[in-house]
Amino acid sequence: MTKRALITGITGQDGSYLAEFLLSQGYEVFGLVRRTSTVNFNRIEHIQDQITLIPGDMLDQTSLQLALQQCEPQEVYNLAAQSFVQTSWTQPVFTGDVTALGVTRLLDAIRHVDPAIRFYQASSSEMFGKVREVPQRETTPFYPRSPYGVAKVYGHWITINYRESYNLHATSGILFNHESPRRGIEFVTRKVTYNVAKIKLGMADEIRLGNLDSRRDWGFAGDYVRAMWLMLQQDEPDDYVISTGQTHAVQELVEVAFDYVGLDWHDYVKQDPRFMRPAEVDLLVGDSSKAGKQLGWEPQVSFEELIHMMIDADLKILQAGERA
Ligand code: NAP
Ligand code: G4F
Repeated sequence: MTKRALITGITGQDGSYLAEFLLSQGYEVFGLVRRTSTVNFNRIEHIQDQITLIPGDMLDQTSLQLALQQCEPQEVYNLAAQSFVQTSWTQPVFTGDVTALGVTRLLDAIRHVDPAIRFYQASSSEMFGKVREVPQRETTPFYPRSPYGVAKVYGHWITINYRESYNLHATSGILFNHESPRRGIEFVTRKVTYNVAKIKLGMADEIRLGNLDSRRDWGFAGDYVRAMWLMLQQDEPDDYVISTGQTHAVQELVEVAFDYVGLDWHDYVKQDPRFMRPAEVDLLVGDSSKAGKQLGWEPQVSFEELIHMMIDADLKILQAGERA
């Protein structure tokens, strides 16, 4: 029997890779999309004829219930969120409504429509914030440093609460930063690769960045969506850290990117207080040995390969005069 999956956030970076992956596994794929005045399906337009889009919004309980009734999924992947950390300080209430309470709305809709549905929650390494332990693992206490991180802690615990209260197959994947050529242009990796490509092509002459000292555990989004699927194939729901185990400073990201195109970053990078955060997460590095043992999951793409892949893609986009 063909399995059906519903993905919230299908128009985002991870949603688009997950949809491709589930199609390759033979799934019938449904995606929840919110109404916008301008269509933003550029990440999924290449697979649009193979998936079914359902209108709905994480802010609207009825629409979530209707979506579940329409597609009758066996699996739901909740990737929808206001996911940009910096914006969460200027839109903290909205971030909480979508990224935290949205999880409860969806879990409650599942409970009422079909409690046998398996649920994946997109939790985040941002929950570790001011880290209590290095490396961070499933048992490391949380200390979020942004309204986004706080909202994700809520989403994580409500997932566990619905698992324990209603016996739902509800799983939380604590994913460390993952990037790709489809990463939003506002996130630091893509901001760097896109602007390095522009500089290389003579279309820009500087990049303005914030904190160069913070460290992240960056992996490839294509590897990480496979882990989401593996989690929902387990007999029992659980929580898993997904990471590479390697950490790099933003400055190293800048160095790798400029080195790749044969330029010296000192000539182009300017620090700009507008991109500094009210509270920073200084160091993230994950221990995903539980996922290695129980899911058989390992990352396939190294940090350098990832940055090179993103620059190559951005050079192509710019040379073709396409949208970022
Ligand atoms: P993304 O590119 O920002 O995608 C977010 C998605 O959520 C978009 O499809 C967006 O739709 C949708 N969305 C936002 N508000 C919505 C609402 N009110 N109703 C319905 N849909 C809504 O994020 P991503 O990088 O793919 O990340 C996917 C998930 O993983 C997010 O929950 C993120 O917080 C979490 N996460 C990401 C990372 C990472 O490094 N990428 C790490 C850990 C956790 P529009 O296209 O209409 O805006
Ligand atoms: O790329 P970022 O904006 O990602 P951040 O804040 O780590 O969050 C991402 O990863 C989380 C997982 O840990 C996800 F949950 C979340 O949804 C998102 O996908 O910033 C990375 C680092 C930060 O320390 C930031 O201060 O880069 C630093 N940075 C320095 N200059 C900058 C810039 N970040 C951005 N976005 N823009 C800059 O100009």
